[in-house]
Amino acid sequence: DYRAALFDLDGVIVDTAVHHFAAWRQTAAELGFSLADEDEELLKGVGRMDALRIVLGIGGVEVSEDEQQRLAAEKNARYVEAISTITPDEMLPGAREYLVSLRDRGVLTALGSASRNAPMILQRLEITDLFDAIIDGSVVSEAKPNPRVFLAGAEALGAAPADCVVFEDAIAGIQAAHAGGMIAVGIGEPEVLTEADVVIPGLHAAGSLSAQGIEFV
Ligand code: B16
Ligand code: MG
Repeated sequence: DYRAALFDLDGVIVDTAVHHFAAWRQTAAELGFSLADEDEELLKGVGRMDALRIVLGIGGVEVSEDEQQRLAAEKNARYVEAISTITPDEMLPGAREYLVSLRDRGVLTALGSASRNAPMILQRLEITDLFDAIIDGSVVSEAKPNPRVFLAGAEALGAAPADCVVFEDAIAGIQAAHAGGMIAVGIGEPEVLTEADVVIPGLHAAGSLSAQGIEFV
């Protein structure tokens, strides 16, 4: 049985991916190309500068280091503006309820997000206190699929990787969980998250996990 749950933020607890992608689309437009709908998946869970490099790669555009910093800062300003008004109502279905139920049962919880904006988003959603540890993109610089963000979460909770379950919507995040020796529950579609140990459509369906062999103490 598992004793700790590590959660990705974007795509698991709140749907901020749409805002990330809209902001990147504007970056591409500025550079004279456009992003296809399928490109969104490539950018999920990936840190800001890595995401920018992916966007530039798609457009076949090369820019200086200074220009990369400027483009990333500009994208972030657009993103922060877009999420500055999110409210607790915008949490994904079942997310708050599942976090509360885990904590009621004594399961440890941590956030493991690549986003530097994660603490601000948790505050706006009023769920900061539902996490025993918060690891975000400013704490850990190695981006998923590097396992660092989840290993740091486990460490902060005092849990071994084998005691942790990771909830992730991104391919890179599922790879990060596995690289850290953790089981990965995919949030989304089984056709996309083929490497996940189990896939559920959202945390509203987490009740089905025990029937699939994932049980918390
Ligand atoms: P920021 P997660 C990730 O959040 C997003 O999925 C990814 O699209 C984004 O590039 C990354 O955070 C960095 O975000 O620019 O706000 O620091 O899924 O790991 O919670
Ligand atoms: Mg995510």
